Amino acid sequence: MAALKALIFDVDGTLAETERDGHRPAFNQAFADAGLDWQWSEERYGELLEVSGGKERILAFVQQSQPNFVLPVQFADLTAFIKHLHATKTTYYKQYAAAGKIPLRPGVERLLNEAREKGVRLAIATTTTPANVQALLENTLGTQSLDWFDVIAAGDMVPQKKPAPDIFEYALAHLQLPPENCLGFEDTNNGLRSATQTGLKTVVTVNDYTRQQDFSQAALVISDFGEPNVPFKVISGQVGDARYFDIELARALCEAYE
Ligand code: XBP
Repeated sequence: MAALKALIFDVDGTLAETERDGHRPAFNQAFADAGLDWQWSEERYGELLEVSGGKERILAFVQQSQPNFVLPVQFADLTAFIKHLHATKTTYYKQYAAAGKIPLRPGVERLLNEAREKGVRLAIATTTTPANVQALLENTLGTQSLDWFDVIAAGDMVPQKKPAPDIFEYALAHLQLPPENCLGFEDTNNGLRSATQTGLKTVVTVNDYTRQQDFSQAALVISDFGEPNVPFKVISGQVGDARYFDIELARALCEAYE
């Protein structure tokens, strides 16, 4: 039986509902600043979320639906223009986080603190830009919270983005732990595939953008981590008589590792 030694968290959609409340409005603000009439509705953004990575998502959007796009003269090429748009978007995202517009999902703060109390290590494996992770954590859990995580694997730190396993492999390598001693947390099929390819047993917390996706490879699928007075809903998997996700349940899932 494998002892639980670390929890590895995705960020967007898992720690917080960042896509709908943070990234999407930030993209739209950056497009407006650049004089573009591009506006991503909640629905359109849901479709574009198939593509991991903000820069990659803008490129996919241009290729899919902007055949008449004309590159502004001051940019050498489309890549340079997308980089500029994405940097502006990141600035807005950080402002939204600083304004408290991106709260953590239910149970996240409680679970992180319980893990720290019980000596379970913490790590992050996300596609988003490192500055966004910092802004989210600092403005929800405080500046010190960055030190809670032994590893923050993010963005372009790895060559390939989810569903490739690179970012979880990076996190495991820097934790110096085998997957059987860890538990992954994700909210998307792309993320689940990224995590499970490394051998990580993975828990999925669904959200409005992802609840219809395929999570058949997940160890457990729940509505969110829940709280003692606001229980989670179990969508698939075994939780015994647990009413919210805690370290005891994490240990049980990890020890059941095949
Ligand atoms: C989700 C992503 C990210 C964000 C946008 O990341 O695909 O690209 O949507 O962030 P996660 P950037 O792995 O945490 O689910 O614009 O910084 O890429």
